[in-house]
Amino acid sequence: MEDTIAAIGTALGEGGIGIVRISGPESRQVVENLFIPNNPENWRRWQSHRLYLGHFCEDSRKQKIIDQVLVVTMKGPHSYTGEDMAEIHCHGGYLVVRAVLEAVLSQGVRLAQPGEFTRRAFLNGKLDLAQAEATIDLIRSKSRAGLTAAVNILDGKLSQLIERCQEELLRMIAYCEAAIDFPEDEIEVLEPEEIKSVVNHLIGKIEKLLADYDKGRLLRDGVKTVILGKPNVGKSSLLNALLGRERAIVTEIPGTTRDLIEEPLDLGGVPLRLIDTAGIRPTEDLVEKIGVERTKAVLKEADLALLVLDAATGVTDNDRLVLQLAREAAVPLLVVINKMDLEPVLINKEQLEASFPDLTVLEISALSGYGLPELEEKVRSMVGLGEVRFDGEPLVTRLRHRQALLKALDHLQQLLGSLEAGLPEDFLTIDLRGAWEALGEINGKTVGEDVLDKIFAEFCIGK
Ligand SMILES: Nc1nc2c(ncn2[C@@H]2O[C@H](COP(=O)(O)OP(=O)(O)OP(=O)(O)O)[C@@H](O)[C@H]2O)c(=O)[nH]1
Ligand SMILES: [Mg+2]
Repeated sequence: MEDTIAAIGTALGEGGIGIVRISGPESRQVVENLFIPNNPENWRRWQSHRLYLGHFCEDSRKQKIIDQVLVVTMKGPHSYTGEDMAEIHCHGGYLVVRAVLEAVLSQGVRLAQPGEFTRRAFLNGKLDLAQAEATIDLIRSKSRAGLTAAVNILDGKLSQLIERCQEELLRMIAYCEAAIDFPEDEIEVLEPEEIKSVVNHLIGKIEKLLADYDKGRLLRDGVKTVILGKPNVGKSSLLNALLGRERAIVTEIPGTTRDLIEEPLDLGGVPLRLIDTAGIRPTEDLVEKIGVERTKAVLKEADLALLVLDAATGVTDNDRLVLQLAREAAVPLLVVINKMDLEPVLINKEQLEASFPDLTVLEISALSGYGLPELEEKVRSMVGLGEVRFDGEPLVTRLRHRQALLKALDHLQQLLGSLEAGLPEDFLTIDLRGAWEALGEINGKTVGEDVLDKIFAEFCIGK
């Protein structure tokens, strides 16, 4: 029997309400011990999943009241964790919520570990591992599209697909094993051709999931977009303009930005992680040197680089140096000519594209906002998430899932090889089982405690 756990379920800080949640066999008793209902008659005829108004007390003597609260208790298995649960909805002040939690803990309840509610939900079969992971992705999502991807998985779209694949595999395993165990009997057998067609079908499904992984990853983690350029071209101004607020310091002094500045931005549903960098130039200044090194390092992990040029200076040797760095990093590149509001303009899109035919160039002014809508549109289309539509197909967003899918794919391809070579059934079952187990890592059917520990450690306490 599990013990009873409790934690604050809402974010800490001031808010309209704060919620302390409890899960485990003692949930209802704990509330009973600390709660004074406004309507004792109703409370006596208690019903699951019903809110009751009253006061919450420091201890079971019920002399000192902490707050006016709403309580709800939920009878398992019809609860998030599948166990008996309770929630105390109090006012959302930092001290109030803590006091309610402390009162609950004083009743012999243990403080929950990060993700422990969801872990119990998983262990009680309320959701599978992919869905548990999706809950944390949902909480953390930084864009509407990322949110939709997480909700799709939480709804079980990925789980159902994996489940169906596993059922197919089990069916084939059963046939192969029957053929091994009762070779003499007149049992129904699967023809190699039939196995082959089922396996090919499964391979197709897995390959489709894998093909969309990059899209899924970008939606989950955000598109790492580095703003790059020589000093003073307006990188920080561009960051601020895109964010719509003065995040980075802007001055007319070259070398203003010395460190990386990273901010999330929801660009019409596409999550960006915008990174402003120190202007690149040959320098002897130690701090600036470190900044330039950091710019180079972050460029290596970038999904996209915005190379900023200054219309008023034209293309200088320093710009060529930056361009070379970007090319070495082999990161998708978009060139923007900034300060198009200034006179005289020494370079424009046409000239630049004529001398560098491989570059995509846009003209903007971070100061006036000219060209920014076009820039946003271009970024979205370059990222390939321009119109993220969900046709109900799940998007794989986690590296863990991708690795499991690759493993399953490998087994299925081996299996095709064995079929071609006419190898006997026991060879086939090895790979059928291997594929089944690999897929089980996604929904959690075949993962060990250590993997679970790692996954749930990512969660916040109270989820
Ligand atoms: N006229 C005009 N001035 C701009 C524009 N964008 C930036 N500036 C000016 O250019 C100067 C440098 O801008 P920053 O945004 O600090 O440039 P930076 O590239 O971040 O510079 P470092 O951090 O030093 O590398 C400031 O004086 C800005 O006001 C623009 O579109 N038009
Ligand atoms: Mg700057």
